[in-house]
Amino acid sequence: MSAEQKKIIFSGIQPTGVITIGNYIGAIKNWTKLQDDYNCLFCAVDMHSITVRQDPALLRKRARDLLTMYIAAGLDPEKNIMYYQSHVSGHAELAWILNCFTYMGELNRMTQFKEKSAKHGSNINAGLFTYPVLMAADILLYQTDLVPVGHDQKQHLELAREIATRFNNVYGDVFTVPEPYIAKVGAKIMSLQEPTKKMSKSDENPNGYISLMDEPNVIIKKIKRAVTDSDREVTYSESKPGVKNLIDIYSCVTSESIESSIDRFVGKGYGELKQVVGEAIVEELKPVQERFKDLQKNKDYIDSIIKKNGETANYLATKTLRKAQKKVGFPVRIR
Ligand code: AQP
Repeated sequence: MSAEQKKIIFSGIQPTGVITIGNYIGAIKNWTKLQDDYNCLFCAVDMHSITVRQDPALLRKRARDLLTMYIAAGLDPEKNIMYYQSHVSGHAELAWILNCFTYMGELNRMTQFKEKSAKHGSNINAGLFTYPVLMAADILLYQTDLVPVGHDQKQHLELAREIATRFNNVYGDVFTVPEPYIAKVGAKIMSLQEPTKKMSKSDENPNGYISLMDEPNVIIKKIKRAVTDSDREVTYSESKPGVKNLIDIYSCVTSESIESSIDRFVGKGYGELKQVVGEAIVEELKPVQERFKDLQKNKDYIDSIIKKNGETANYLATKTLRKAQKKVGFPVRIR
C-alpha cells in the first residue's frame, strides 16, 4: 500500500513520569504493530502535562526520554512521525478555535476532569478543564482517521468527534471525523499495590508500577511485593484483581494467549506466579533498556530525529490549521 492510501493514526503519551509497563502494554507495544500499515504520528504531549504542576527541567528530560523510548521500543523514526507537541504551535492555535465550538456543559461532563480536580484540589486550572479540546486539536490537526484509545480516553475521543462534526456542519468538510482504534490486545494494567486502580506513572508509590527503566532486581522485588490476597492458590477472576493483573501482564509481555497463560498458572502458588511473571518482564524489557541506553548516548542522532519529525508534523498541521482559520474568517496571510 502506498503512503497516500494508508489511514492516519495519532496517539501520544504525557511525559509526566518514566513510562510504565502499563503505557508499554496499553500503548507503545500495540503501536509497533501499526507502523507498517498506517501513517502514524506519536507525540510526546508535553502541553497536556502542565495541566498538573511539573518540574520544568524534569519535564524536558522526560519528554526527550519518552521520544527516545519510543525508538528503543521499536517505533521506527523513518516510518512514524514522533515529535514534541510543544514544537508544533498549531496544536494551541487550533485548540483556541475549537474552544469556541465546545460547550461548558460538555466539558463539565468529562470524567477525567472530575477525577483530576478531585486529586489536584489546590490547582483546578482552566487547562485541566479544556484538556479535551486540546486533545481534539491534536487529533483533528492531522486529519486523523483512527485513534488508539484505552477505556479512559473514550469519552474524550467522543467529544473530539462531536466537535469535528459540529465544525464541519457549519463550514463543510474541514476535519476527518476520527474513529477509535481498538487494539486486539488491550489489557488495562492495574497498580501492583492497589489492583483496582490503573497503573500510573505519576503514582506517588513507586511500588505501584514497573517503570520501563527499572533494573531487573527492582522489577523482581516489585512483583514479589505486588498485592494479591490471603489465598494461596492462583485462580483468574475479577474477585482476585491482583492475581488477575499479574496473569494479564504475563500474557501481554510474552504474547502468550490469555487462556494458555491462565492454564499455566491455575492451581500454582503465588510465589511461583510472581517469580515467573517477574522474569518474563525482565526478559521483555532487557533489549528495550539496552537500546534506550545506547540511543541516549547518541545525542546528535536523537536531535536530528526531533528536528526532522518536528518539521514534518509542523508542515502537516499548518495545512489543516490554515484551512480552519480561513473558514472562521481570519485574514489570509500575504506571502
Ligand atoms: N495502566 C495502563 N494500562 C494500559 N494502558 C495504559 N495507558 C496508560 N496507563 C495504562 C495508556 O498509555 C497511553 C498514554 O497515557 P498518558 O500518559 O497520556 O496518560 P495516562 O493514561 O493518564 O497515563 P498515566 O501513566 O496514568 O499518566 P499520569 O499518571 O500522568 O496520569 C494511553 O494510550 C493510555 O491508555
